[in-house]
Amino acid sequence: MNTQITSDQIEFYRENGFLVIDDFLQGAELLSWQDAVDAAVAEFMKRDDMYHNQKGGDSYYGNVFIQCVNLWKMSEKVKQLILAPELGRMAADLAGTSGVRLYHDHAMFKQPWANPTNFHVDNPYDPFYSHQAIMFWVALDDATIQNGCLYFLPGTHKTSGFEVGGSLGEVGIGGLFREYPEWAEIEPYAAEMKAGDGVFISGMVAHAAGPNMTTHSRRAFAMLFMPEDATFNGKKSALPDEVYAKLKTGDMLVDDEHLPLIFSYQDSG
Ligand SMILES: O=C(O)CCC(=O)C(=O)O
Ligand SMILES: [Fe+2]
Repeated sequence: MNTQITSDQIEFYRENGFLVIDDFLQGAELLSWQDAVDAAVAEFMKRDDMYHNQKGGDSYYGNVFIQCVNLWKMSEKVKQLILAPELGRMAADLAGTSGVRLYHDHAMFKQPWANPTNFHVDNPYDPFYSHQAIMFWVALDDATIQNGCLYFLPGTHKTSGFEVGGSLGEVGIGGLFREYPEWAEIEPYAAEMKAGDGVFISGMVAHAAGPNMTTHSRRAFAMLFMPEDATFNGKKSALPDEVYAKLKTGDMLVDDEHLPLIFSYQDSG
C-alpha cells in the first residue's frame, strides 16, 4: 500500500477537492483486494436482508451501478483491508482533522451499459454535515473514458452547501447545474485511473462518472470517513437501524462497533 502523502498533495487536495494516489495497490495486494471485494459482493447479492440498489429494477438509478454497502461487516478479509490505520491517517491529514471513523464502505460495480453517475455532492446525503467528510475510492479495474471513470469539478468543494446534493436519478448527468448554474462553466477533470490507483474525494466536491460502454464491469470499492468529532444531523442515510434508533440530533457519532475509529492523533499521542 502506497500511503505516503506529501505537503504538495495536501495542498492539491485542499485546492481541488480530490487527489489521485497512483499505485496505491500493486501486484499481490491488488489481487487480494479484488478477490476480497468480488467474493463479498457475490455473497451480498445472494442475500435479501442487505441493501443493494439493483432492487431499483428497470429504473434509471437502478442501472447506474451495483452498490453494496458495508462489505466489511460480512467479510473478514475486507475488514482486515480497510481497518488499516495508515489509510485513516492519510484521510485525516488531507481533510485536516485529528482522526477519522469509518462511516461505511461500499462497492460500486458499473456493469456493461450502465447509466452515467450524474454529477452530485456526497455529504448532503450523509448523517453528519462536515467540510472534512472524505472518501477514498479505489479502482479495482482500470477506470477509463470508455467504462465509466470518475469526473470532478475542481474547486467546487469551496462553494457547495449542505442542502443540495443532486440526484443520481432521471434528472440526467447535469441536473445538479440547475441548483449551481455557475458550476456549468467549470471544465470537468476526467480521472482515468489504473487498477490499484485510488482517489480521495471531498464529501463537498461535485463528481460524476461516465456510462460503461464496454462489455466488462468497472469495479470500484470506496470507504467513507467522517471526522472523529462528527455530530448527527438527523438523517438516517446508511446508518444501521440500531445506531440510528439511539441517536438524537447533535449527538456525537461515536459507535465503536458500527462506526469504528480508524485513526486518531489523540490515540497515538
Ligand atoms: O463509482 C461511481 O460511479 C460513483 C462513485 C461515487 O459517486 C461515490 O462513491 O460517492
Ligand atoms: Fe459520490
